[in-house]
Amino acid sequence: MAKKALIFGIAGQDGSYLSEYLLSLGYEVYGTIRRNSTPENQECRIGHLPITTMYADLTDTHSIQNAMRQVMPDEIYNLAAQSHVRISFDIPQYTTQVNAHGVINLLDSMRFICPDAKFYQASSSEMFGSSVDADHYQRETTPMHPVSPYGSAKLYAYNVCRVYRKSYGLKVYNGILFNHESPRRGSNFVTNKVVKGLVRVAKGLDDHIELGNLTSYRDWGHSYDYVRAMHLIMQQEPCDMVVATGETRSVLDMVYYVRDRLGILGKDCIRINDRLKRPNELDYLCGDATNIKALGWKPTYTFKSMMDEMIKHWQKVYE
Ligand code: NAP
Ligand code: F7E
Repeated sequence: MAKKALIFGIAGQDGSYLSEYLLSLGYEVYGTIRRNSTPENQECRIGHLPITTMYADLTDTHSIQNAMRQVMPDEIYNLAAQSHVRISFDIPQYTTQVNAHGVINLLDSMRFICPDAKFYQASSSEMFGSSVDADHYQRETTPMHPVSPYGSAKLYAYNVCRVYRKSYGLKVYNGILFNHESPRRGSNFVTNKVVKGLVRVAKGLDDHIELGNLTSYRDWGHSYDYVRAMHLIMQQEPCDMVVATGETRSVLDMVYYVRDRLGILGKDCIRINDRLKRPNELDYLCGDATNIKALGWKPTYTFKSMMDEMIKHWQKVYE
C-alpha cells in the first residue's frame, strides 16, 4: 500500500519540491494551505500536482487535528513557518506563535491521533546564530546562540522536538537545513530578489535594486536537493541532522556573480537601503554535512548551476 505523507506548508518553496519528490517515490501526498496563501504562489508551485490539500493553520489546533484525522499519515513534514528572518523582528510574537508554539500544537496532536507516524521538523541554521566551531563550520554539536526572533523560535521548536522524542518515544526528526533557494523561492529572500531585480535592470525595466547588508556569508544550496535530504533523514532512526553544501560566500559575491552573468558590469545598479538591514545580523554560515553525506546524500546542483537556473527563470518571465 502507498505510504501517506502529510505536509504542513505544502504551498511553500520546499513543500512544492517535496510533493513532487514524494509523488515520484509513489507516496500519496496531502498538504495544508491557508486561506490567505497568495493564489499566484499556490498555483505556480503546486497547482500542477495530483495532491490533496486542506485548510489548516499552525495556530489553530483543531485544524491540525482535522488534517491528521483525515489523512492518518505515515510521515508528517512540518515545513510551515513565518520563514522570513528580517520580518521576524517586525512580528516577533506572531513568528513565535507559529514557529514555536505551532510545533507544540503539531506534536501534541500527533501524540494522541497518530503516535506511530514519523515527524520531520524544518529546523534551521539560523539557530546557530553567532556560534561557529574553531574550524569555521557549524555542525550538529555546535552550540546554538540565535540572533533573531525567527532563530529563537526555531530553537524552541528544535528543543521541544527532542523533548517529545525522549519523553513519549515519538519518531521525531530535526533537519537542520542551511539556506536553500530555487526559482520558486519567495522573491523577498536575497537570492531571488537579486536575480529578479537584476534581470529587470538588464531588460531596462528598472535602473537599480536596493539591498541591505552585503557582508554576511551564507551556505546556499538548492531546495530540490534539500527535500531529498529531508526524506532520507526520515528513513533513519530519529535524529537531528545538518544539511548544507559546505561552501560559503558573501551576499556581495552572489550579487557580483549575477551581475556578471547578466553582463551589466559597470552600471550603478546596486544601492544600499539601511531599512533593509536587520537590528542584529547573522554574519557567517557554513555547514558541515558529513553525517548526511555518509548516508549517500549529495547535492546535484552547484551554486552556479542553481543561480543560472534562477536567472533563466526570470529571463523567461520578462522576455
Ligand atoms: P516558505 O516558502 O516561506 O514556505 C512556508 C510555508 O508555511 C508557506 O506555504 C506558508 O503558507 C506556510 N505557513 C506560514 N505560516 C503558517 C501558519 N501559521 N500555518 C500554516 N502554514 C503556514 O518557506 P520554505 O523556504 O519552503 O521553507 C520551508 C520550511 O523550512 C520553513 O519552516 C522554513 O522556516 C524552514 N527553513 C527554510 C530554509 C530555507 O533556506 N529555505 C532553511 C532552513 C529552514 P502561505 O503560502 O499561506 O504563506
Ligand atoms: O538573507 C542579506 C541578509 O533573507 C540572506 C530563510 O530561508 O535562511 C533564510 O534566512 C542574507 C542576510 O535569508 C537583503 O541581511 C541583504 O544576511 O535571503 P535571506 P536568511 O535571513 O539567511 C535561513 C537558513 C532560514 O531558515 C530562513 O527561513 O542577505 N540581505 N540585503 C538581504 N536579505 C533580504 N531578504 N533582502 C535584502 O534586501
